[in-house]
Amino acid sequence: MSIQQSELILNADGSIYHLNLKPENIANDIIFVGDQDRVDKITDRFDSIEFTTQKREFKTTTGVYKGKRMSVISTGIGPDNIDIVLNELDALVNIDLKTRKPKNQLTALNIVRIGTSGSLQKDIPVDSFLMSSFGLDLNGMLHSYQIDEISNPEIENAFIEHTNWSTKKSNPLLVKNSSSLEEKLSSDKIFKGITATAGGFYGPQGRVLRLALQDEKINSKIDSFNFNGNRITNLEMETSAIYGLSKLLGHNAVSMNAIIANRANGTFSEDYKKVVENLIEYSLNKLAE
Ligand code: R1P
Repeated sequence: MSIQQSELILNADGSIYHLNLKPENIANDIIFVGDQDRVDKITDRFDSIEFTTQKREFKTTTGVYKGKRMSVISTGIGPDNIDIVLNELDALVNIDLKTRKPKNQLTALNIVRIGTSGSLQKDIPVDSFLMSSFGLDLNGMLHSYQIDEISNPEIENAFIEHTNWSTKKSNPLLVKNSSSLEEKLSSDKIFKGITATAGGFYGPQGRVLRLALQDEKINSKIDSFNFNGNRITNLEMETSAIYGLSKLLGHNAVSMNAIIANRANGTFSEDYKKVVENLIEYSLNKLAE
């Protein structure tokens, strides 16, 4: 059965609805950034550019860096946007857009998120790099899918117990990164740990401005969690959604975080743009090797 027009929406030129892309516009190696202005910061380093487009916050540029074809896509902020980006990218490679049927031969994309994040641990300072070994989903977007096969109940249950996680909130879900991309982007320069992914920037990450939190101790509970040496190192808003949908769809994903804030000691990077630039350079070169 072919997928109906209302479910897989294409623009008049045949490109996919939100990303504005056709299958030939994207490379197999893809870098995600949040901010659309960060796309050029990466592709300015490319040897050549073959394509660029933008619709809303989704800007894509494809080109070649040190002989490797890559696409850079801005996802905007949050797991809801990741649902759009991952499903539409997967459709571009794994659904025949003419017949509207899934292909028999599936393609696995390599996806590297280069983003910013706040550390929850005193010993992971601002201006450091951190690779997410796991994404801990605290926002619930993935619960719309069949997730049993990617879940890690033992550690999820330990987290629920440790934090006395409210049953009114979605169940936390822990998803692993891609081992092959972890190996490719690792070095002694980077920290590793569990990245918690929240569905908002303020309350969902334990920040208080004028509203009281459902659990005012949530951040200290998160940062004191330890499961056989695995601790939650940082908080941001996309990693678990990228890891979960990539695993379910058969793609490889790793999330690289420039630590620009330290929530444990209240510090913020004096030059966060510099640490992001450095992480871009590091990740691009590792990916091109
Ligand atoms: C919030 O300011 C945004 O910054 C972080 C969060 O995940 C969220 O998207 O990442 P990026 O800098 O990659 O967007």
